[in-house]
Amino acid sequence: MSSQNLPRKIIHIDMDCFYAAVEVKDDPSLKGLPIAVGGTSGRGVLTTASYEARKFGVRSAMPTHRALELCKDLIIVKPHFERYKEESQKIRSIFREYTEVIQPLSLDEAYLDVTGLSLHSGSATLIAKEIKQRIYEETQLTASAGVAPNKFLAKVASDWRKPNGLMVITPDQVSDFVVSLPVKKISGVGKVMEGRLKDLGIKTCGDLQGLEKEELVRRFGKWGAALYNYARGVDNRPVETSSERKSLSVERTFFEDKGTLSDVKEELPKIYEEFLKRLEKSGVKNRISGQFVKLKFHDFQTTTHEEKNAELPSLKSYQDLLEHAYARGERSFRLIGIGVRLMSIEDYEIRRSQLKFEIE
Ligand code: TTP
Ligand code: MG
Repeated sequence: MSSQNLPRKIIHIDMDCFYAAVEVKDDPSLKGLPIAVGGTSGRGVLTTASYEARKFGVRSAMPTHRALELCKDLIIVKPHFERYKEESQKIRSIFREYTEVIQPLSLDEAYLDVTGLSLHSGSATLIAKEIKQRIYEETQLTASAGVAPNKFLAKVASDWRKPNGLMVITPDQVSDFVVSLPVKKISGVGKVMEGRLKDLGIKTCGDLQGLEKEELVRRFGKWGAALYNYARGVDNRPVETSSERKSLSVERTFFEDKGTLSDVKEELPKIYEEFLKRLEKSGVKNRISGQFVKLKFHDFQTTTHEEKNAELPSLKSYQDLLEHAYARGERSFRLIGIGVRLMSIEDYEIRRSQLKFEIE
């Protein structure tokens, strides 16, 4: 039987107060206490807080001094990013025991598409339960899971009964569920959007259903069309497993097999401009970890010269790399490529969090 028209089974897993939970695991004396992970100095910011601390209103991205006003006994722990990555890798390998169709969103969060699995007679609920158990056995950390026919609802569901929750929205329940769902639960609807919708008298997805698609598109562009669907519990986005990009480059071939160093030097500014355009469009600019020049000589030998550098490379830096690469062959060539290496999304995430702490 074809499974094409059957509802999909999507699981969204999100670890509970992830960084804080890892810190408590590593120092059990913190168990049950209000703790937060972040910078301790005056200008410090929190990455997250334990559920005990959240009772006082302490939240992610809150300045440390503000959190201490809300909860004077709050214990602030400095982050240990490498540890979070280790635990994240354990969780990912558990996911891979179940399916290949995994889309990680961050260190502690992922979508899994379990449509068509035969385990537990195909019950996504039981599969999610088992994954939660496996995570706990392997890491002693708790996760919350949401099970639904699409990504939008699975994510809403995993957040519904946090911490250590499991919430299922079956296809039959979707239309009733969304009627009372506040629009702010739609991921992508932030404070500003929530305010704009409120001005139109819209608080829930049920209210949102009253607006015509054309009107939503007119007001919110492409995003309006997505809102129209979300309001009805519809989301056709696939769980995207696409392997992540590791480099980005622009290449130019010299058709007559006789590119000389001066030919390329002349061409380089144009190639560089094209490279900048591609980089801008790609959305990976933040993940640059190095830069390289590649030359293919007329005899098809290839050489690459590269340097580690997290900055956006300048034209000058490519000129220098080119000279080095050329010096290795000193003969005419067929192709030149310039580009950047990219760090993994996880390393980028860790780097971004680390940068916040370096200012202290
Ligand atoms: P989240 O999953 O958003 O939060 P959480 O796991 O701490 O709590 P919850 O139980 O609500 O899921 O983020 C995962 C980790 O990412 C979090 O532990 C710390 C980090 N993080 C930041 O560094 N800054 C931020 O602003 C947020 C939201 C998270
Ligand atoms: Mg989390």
